[in-house]
Amino acid sequence: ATEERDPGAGAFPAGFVWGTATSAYQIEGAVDEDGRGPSIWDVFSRTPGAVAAGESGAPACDHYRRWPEDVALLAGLGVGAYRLSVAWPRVFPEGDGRADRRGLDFYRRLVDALHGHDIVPFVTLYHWDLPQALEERGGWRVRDTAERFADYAAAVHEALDGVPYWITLNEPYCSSIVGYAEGRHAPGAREGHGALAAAHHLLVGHGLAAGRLRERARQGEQVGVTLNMSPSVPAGPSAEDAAAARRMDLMVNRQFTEPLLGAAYPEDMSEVYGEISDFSFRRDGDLALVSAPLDFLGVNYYYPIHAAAAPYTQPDPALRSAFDIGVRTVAPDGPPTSGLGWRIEPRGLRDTLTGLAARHPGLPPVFITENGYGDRGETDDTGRVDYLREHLAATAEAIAEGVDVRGYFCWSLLDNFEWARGYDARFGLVHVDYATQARTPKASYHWYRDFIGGHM
Ligand code: GBH
Repeated sequence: ATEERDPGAGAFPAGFVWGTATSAYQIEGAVDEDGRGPSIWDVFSRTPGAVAAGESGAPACDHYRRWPEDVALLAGLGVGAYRLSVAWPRVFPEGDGRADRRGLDFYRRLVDALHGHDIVPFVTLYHWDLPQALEERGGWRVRDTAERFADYAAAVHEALDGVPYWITLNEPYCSSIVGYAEGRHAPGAREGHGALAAAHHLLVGHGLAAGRLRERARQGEQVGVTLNMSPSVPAGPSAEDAAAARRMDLMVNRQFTEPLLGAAYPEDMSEVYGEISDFSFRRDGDLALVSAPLDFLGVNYYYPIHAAAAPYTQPDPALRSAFDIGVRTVAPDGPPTSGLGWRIEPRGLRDTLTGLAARHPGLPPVFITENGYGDRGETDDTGRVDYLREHLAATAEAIAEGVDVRGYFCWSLLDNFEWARGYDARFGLVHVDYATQARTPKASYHWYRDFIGGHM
């Protein structure tokens, strides 16, 4: 029933932030420009079979050169905020050592241009583009990477004035489990212990970076982290499916929310992963660091997961990837799917928000830092308009139920490099013709502009 309602003007509190989001590797291109070093995605993209059609972020949207046009598109959209990410390998081509001013200057110009249109920058420090030099020293498997991340965060903070919102990490689940256990994202590893170490060191990196940002924070600056949240629903009525859904919920959601918001790892962590890892990478004091209060939590929501029990694909736990937890995801009958086959269940967004507030009484204010719809690129994108309208209605419901949601960022401003799916999957409000780099606002761009205009 919520699906048909357009949330009314009173549904969002005064000052609610309307925005859209991108990330560096997905839009910038110019991978060899101004001294940028290679990231794990440059290297992973060259691995045969890693990315659809052998694509990479090398061309992307050429945003590194065309950013003035993209800022004009943001201004035309009427957003009050823009979430962008900084490419670590532009700032530290080798991961550490000497910062390259040219990389920092690019983001300085961009932030200044946003201010020129009264658009508030939300800056993500890590959206998956680890410098390859650090991967060669162990990547997120080793604690040193967390420390280098904190140094990088401090360097960016020093260089960029006028950024009121800092997001340390985007989706540590993807960086650790999808990258180091499932192997579908860079660096393409399929590990057990290493992937769980990566998940832990990402959280430690968040804690160290957040500490450095706070120590130097200018008046009113806010520090948060973005998690991808997918409610995990049992596929069938059996106790086995219920247990599988709970394991999936641990892997995707709780191993990140509980240390960050509750200062403890979930109780069932050892039961689910115990044979895979001895957790020897944990140190005293880590949880205190990780759970330092957040000024806000970023939530990315796309769809819920329907989980069924399944046999392990690798019976020997010593050889098992951390992704191999006896769960298979299934497509339920009923809910419609997006142009990419992703299930459309707006209620999952409301449940995510109300569930977070119920489980974590001290929950900080929440920003929905990503939500969006993927298809093959039609500019008369009614599917995207419906998706956005329904998810905004679900957001309004969570707000009505008392969840402190402060803003919403549509993913994404532009069609862009959709990771392992290459350029075929498109999430933009603006169509990009990669042959000419022509930008064409889609129906959803005009719809979102009007929606924002009616909810200021
Ligand atoms: C977000 O991840 C990312 O932050 C953003 O960069 C990305 O562009 C956006 O989603 C859209 O995907 O390939 O169909 O098997 C969200 C978490 C994890 C969701 C990987 C998609 C792969 C589904 N994503 N998952 S599929």
